[in-house]
Amino acid sequence: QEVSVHESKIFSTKTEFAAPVKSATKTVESMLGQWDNFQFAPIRESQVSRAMTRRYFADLDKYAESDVVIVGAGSCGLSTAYMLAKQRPDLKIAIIEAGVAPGGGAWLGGQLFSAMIMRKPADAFLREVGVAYEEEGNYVVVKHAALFTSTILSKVLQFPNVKLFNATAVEDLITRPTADGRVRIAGVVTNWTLVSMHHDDQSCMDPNTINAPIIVSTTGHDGPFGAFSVKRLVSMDQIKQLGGMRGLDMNTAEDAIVKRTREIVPGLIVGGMELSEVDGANRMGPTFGAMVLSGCKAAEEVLKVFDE
Ligand code: AHZ
Repeated sequence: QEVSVHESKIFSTKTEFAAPVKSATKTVESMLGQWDNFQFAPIRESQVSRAMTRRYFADLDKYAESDVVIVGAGSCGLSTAYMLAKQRPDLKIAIIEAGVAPGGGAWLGGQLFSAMIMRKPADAFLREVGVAYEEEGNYVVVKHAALFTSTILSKVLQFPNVKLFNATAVEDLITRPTADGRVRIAGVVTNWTLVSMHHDDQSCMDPNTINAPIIVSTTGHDGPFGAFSVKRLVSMDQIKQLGGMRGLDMNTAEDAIVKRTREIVPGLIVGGMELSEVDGANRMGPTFGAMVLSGCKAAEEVLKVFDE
């Protein structure tokens, strides 16, 4: 191993870690005004690499068999993950998000505006996750959509039974034949999103897989990435055709999305705006109550499957 004499004094080639610097009692305040003598605890670059890769590969190993896979970490997928992880700490929940940044369309309220609107009774979910809002009668307003998204993300990521694989796309579904000649969904086929985007101009780059008895797909309405699973169900002849998202009608759309959140084919629950492509539901535009309550219902549907 290439370790310089100077470095070997600090880093043994046998033991991976330098003697730990005790800093647990240090406060940020105690550092202020002391920058001339400031020094970080020493590190070797390989420690950083190993600290990341060891954990990532352990997670890939652990979650290759998951209990639930949530596809898409938008407002609906994150709400599903929160409700499931809170109620069932025994379930292994993998979230697969194609983007580097989880959150989907919920970093802004609408157009490029900041405020996020939720129609009642979805204010109950804001109280559940601890996001402050302004009362406006039939609806409430969170001062910035990013406050909602960052709060729910921080809660979801702190559950020990949840792993988020971001920058990773679901590029197919794992299927099993059923006795009645249909299919049951038994997992997802994944790839780095950057690889998925280059299948056309590079030679075949085969994917990876995660097995799970139940998948929740919340990939949003049709677009460059959206409606992924339901589009795949059409090409697999499991649903006739996409219903096609209809024009905007807040009142009709939000009720419909929550009520219709369900298991579409065995093993695949669909929630959020992806559902509008199954049934041909209206869109609601910038009101997010249906997304979070669809997530709550999707979690309930998952639990029904486990309780069966
Ligand atoms: O990156 C996508 C986004 O973060 C991710 N996604 C899509 N396809 C994927 C794939 N693999 C992994 N194949 C994938 N991830 O899914 C997330 C979807 O988030 P979203 O915010 O688009 O959907 P949502 O249903 O949670 O929320 C919809 C919000 C909308 S759209 C709308 C309107 O158009 O009227 N109104 C609201 C409130």
